[in-house]
Amino acid sequence: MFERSTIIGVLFLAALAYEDASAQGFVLQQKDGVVADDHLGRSLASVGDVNGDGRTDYIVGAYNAGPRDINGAGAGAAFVYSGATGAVLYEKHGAAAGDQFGFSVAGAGDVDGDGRPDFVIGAHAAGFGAGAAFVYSGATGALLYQKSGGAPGDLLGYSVGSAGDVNGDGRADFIVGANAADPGGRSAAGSAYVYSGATGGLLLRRDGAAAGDQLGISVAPAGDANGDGKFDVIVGAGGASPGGNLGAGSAYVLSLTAPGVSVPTLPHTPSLVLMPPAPNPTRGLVMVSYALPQAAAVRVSLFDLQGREVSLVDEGERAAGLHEVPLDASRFRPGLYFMKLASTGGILQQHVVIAR
Ligand SMILES: [Ca+2]
Ligand SMILES: [Ca+2]
Ligand SMILES: [Ca+2]
Ligand SMILES: [Ca+2]
Repeated sequence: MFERSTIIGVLFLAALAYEDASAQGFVLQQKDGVVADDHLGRSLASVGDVNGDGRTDYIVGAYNAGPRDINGAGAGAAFVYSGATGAVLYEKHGAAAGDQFGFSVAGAGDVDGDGRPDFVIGAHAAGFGAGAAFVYSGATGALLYQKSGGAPGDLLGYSVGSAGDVNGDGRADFIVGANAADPGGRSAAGSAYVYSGATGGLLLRRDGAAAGDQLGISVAPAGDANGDGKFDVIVGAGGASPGGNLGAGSAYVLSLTAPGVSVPTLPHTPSLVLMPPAPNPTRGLVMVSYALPQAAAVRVSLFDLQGREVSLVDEGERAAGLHEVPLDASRFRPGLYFMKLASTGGILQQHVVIAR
């Protein structure tokens, strides 16, 4: 009996000791700012496995990096560390004093399609507060994209994030908040921008509805909220006053495509793809969708049954990924036609019926 209770007591103490230690977590790595007011750790994020060693890596911002501010006081810096060893993989710096580069940081997903995740860093105070955001390759550290605020005081880059793949082209897109922007003259209504990872082009812009909304003060990926196969984003408007409640704040889940509208989606494809034109048959507008495995010259045209090219739909150098081009078919005689895509990798064809 005595022996048994002793064993139970020892187990109980052991459990307590275990609980004490685990409640505090176990420090795998620690990074410290090096002087007063570095603010290292104000922002941080997982960036995925940027160096391909099988371990997840992470980024930490220090928007006032002290002696590491090689471009002036308060230029700011951000450090990407190896999850496995803690070694600095990349060290990025603000371009000018006071930029506060690294105030926001995030993993960006694989925006350039090289199989390695990339990362994004905000510098909302750059350019007299116009702000800027920078996307870097996780594989090489090279700058992939730079976005700047439209006007001083916009604070673009106050928040940054991955958007997931909002347009279904197989590349991760990214989102940037400019919570002090004045869209339509509404002071600090704020704006949020989603950019294509494949091209850097603007995919979506959302503006705050009223002055002071500060839409874009926070941004994040929302996964696929409505199940249409494309990723959505979530955007905060911390200063919004819904229902007249001053500063109650709002958050919005945004989709690039209208809810309930079915859009052809293509997985990332290693080969040339020409989707069947939709709708088919058509009386008027028809959407022509094709995907390129890499940037290439393309020529998309409509041929009649006699083999005559009746319309040039799209021509030129196009980026990798999905492209959608509308064609007004109402001006063609009813009948059977062929849509032809010619590019590196071959010639593809789909039929389309024009009806009245
Ligand atoms: Ca790694
Ligand atoms: Ca990448
Ligand atoms: Ca995309
Ligand atoms: Ca969705």
